[in-house]
Amino acid sequence: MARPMRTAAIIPCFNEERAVAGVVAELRAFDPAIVTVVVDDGSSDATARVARETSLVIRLPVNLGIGGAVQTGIRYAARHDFDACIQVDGDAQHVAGEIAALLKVRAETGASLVIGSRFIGEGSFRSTAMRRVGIGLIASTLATLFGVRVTDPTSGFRLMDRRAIALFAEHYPQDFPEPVSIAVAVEHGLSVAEAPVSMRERVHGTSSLAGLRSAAYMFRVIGYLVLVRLKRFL
Ligand SMILES: Nc1nc2c(ncn2[C@@H]2O[C@H](COP(=O)(O)OP(=O)(O)OP(=O)(O)O)[C@@H](O)[C@H]2O)c(=O)[nH]1
Ligand SMILES: [Mg+2]
Repeated sequence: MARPMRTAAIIPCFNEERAVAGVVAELRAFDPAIVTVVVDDGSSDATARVARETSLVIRLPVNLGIGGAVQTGIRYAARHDFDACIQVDGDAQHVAGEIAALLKVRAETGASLVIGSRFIGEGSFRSTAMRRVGIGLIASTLATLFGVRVTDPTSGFRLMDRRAIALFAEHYPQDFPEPVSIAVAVEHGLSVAEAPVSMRERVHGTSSLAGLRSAAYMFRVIGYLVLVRLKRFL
């Protein structure tokens, strides 16, 4: 008999002491068999202590940023032979029950990377106008340079299969990891698909991308994607 699929939920956290317990509990409620891996990215608050009460915790000694935090979790999943990884933000913006939508698209398309998109389907919270324009331009850049069509390239709610886990354990961008990892996946022949999800507004803590910083972020991501594309010719 085939063994059941083993899934790890990778939860990058930077100062999420007020949200992380709820995120873990919600994931467990969705699937009691899921292994939650909280990656505490050098938080200065009680994130690790709170998370340890209900979850496996990997505590990074310094703040690596979201790319390093997620890759640490992916390496854990690779080393422990998980079949799939779900990346979920530690700020409770993602809805654990919607992992079902990611799994459905994975089953239908066989894609190695399934991105939860708030821009397809019936989502309620769609972020600010400035961010939406930025996200649209990043999506156009990915389509033009890499031929991949996605609507929500900065989404941090994603499913990775074994192939994606193996690739990202070795090659995961540290700068702008969500959009750039889509390009990395395509460059390595992996297929990418999207599933409709909703996203809650952040309740606790502070956003890393407010106001004008989101415009600067967009230009930097696009520049970075051009560099990734040019590497083909180096
Ligand atoms: N800001 C930040 N977040 C990190 C870092 N390392 C891990 N994270 C986690 O990465 C996740 C995503 O970060 P957010 O700041 O929420 O980014 P976002 O969801 O794109 O932005 P918002 O919509 O404003 O919440 C959260 O769970 C953070 O706790 C880091 O160095 N800085
Ligand atoms: Mg967030």
